[in-house]
Amino acid sequence: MSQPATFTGTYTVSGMTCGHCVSSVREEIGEIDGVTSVEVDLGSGQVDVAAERPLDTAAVRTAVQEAGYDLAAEQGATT
Ligand SMILES: [Cu+2]
Repeated sequence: MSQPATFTGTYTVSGMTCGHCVSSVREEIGEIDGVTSVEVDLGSGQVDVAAERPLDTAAVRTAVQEAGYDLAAEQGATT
């Protein structure tokens, strides 16, 4: 498989307590246009997102809130 340009962002989501929370967050963020990968670490709440276009933090925040959680911190997106 070829590797298109990838943009990544790291976020911290608060309030996740189990694997169900993890899949809800992963699902909602995965629906954002251009997102190709969502890695969630339940222990730390860290969410690593990869996308084929620059990530819109507002869209990520909305997705997390739709899943029922909050964006605790935003380490910023790197290109
Ligand atoms: Cu849960």
